[in-house]
Amino acid sequence: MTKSETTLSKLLVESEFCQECKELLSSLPRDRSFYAEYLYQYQGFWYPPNLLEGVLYSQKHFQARDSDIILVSSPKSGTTWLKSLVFALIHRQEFQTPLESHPLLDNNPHTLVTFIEGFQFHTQDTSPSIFSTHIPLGSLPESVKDSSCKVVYCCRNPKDAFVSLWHFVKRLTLKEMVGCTMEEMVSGFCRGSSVYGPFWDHALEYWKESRENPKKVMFVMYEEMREQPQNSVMRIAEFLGCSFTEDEIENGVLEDIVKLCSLENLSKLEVNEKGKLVNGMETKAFFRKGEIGGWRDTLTPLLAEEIDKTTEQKLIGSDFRFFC
Ligand code: PAP
Repeated sequence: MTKSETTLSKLLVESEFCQECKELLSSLPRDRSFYAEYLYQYQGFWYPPNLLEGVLYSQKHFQARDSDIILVSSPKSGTTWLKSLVFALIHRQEFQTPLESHPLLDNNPHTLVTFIEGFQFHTQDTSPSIFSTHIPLGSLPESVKDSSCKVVYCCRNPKDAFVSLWHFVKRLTLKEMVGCTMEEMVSGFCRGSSVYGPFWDHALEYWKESRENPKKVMFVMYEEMREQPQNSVMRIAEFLGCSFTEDEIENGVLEDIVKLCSLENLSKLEVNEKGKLVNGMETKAFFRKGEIGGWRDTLTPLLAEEIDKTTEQKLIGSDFRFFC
């Protein structure tokens, strides 16, 4: 077993739990999974044990401030990209164009934006602080709901998000994955038993909230960002209260941020090609093709249909539509 396998297995399966967490785990419904030996259902969503521990810890201890920005997504829906874009746009006065020296050139976006479930959130003292999470709406720490912090949710179409997760998990060569076929993984995804699943409920809850509370939650689509990145970044900046000025746009500030954060640019940087996160994950695993409709290379028509049918059922009664 390689070092990264050991670290990941340790991270995903054997992490030390607090007593409270152990007791809770033993009382929760569980399901076999492709990601860790078991996923556990907590407040309607499914987690591997270590991430559930992070959710519980954040529910107890995370204190959002009014100025904070929380980036939310289901796994593989554009997290890395959103982190880099929001970091670059919030810090655009400090790191001006031309962007020859910028933290994003030497740091993976995941190390610049704190992951709420990662137990590290007390260390930030700058304002506004940018955090990220995959926690579903109903399980967010109370302070996120009670404060005036802003939430940006990034959504991706379920087939591309699934395929991205499939490649990610395969690339990390988790020993727990051995023997898991794609059919089994699609079946788990469709019955909701997937990391932070059900995928559809996750998106629908945030979408509804963004409709009811548009000053608090902004809903963006990965595909729209792909098609019109400048437009999306302008809208995000406006939502966060730091709109681009005409001068900035004329001087290419917006354009430079989009270029800096592009998949093409970030994926070629040494830190993203050869780096590792503190948990041992290789940074290159976060960058692949970034295609819209790339699922066609990986999913058989039958498996695609299985996901489509679930999507159809989940959207009954809603006017929300995924990009496809
Ligand atoms: P995470 O939830 O584990 O952080 P996340 O960043 O949401 O992962 O998803 C990774 C996907 O975003 C990959 O998609 P793919 O597998 O279909 O290729 C990855 O290629 C894509 N991605 C990463 N960085 C960028 C970027 N800068 N621009 C566009 N897409 C990106």
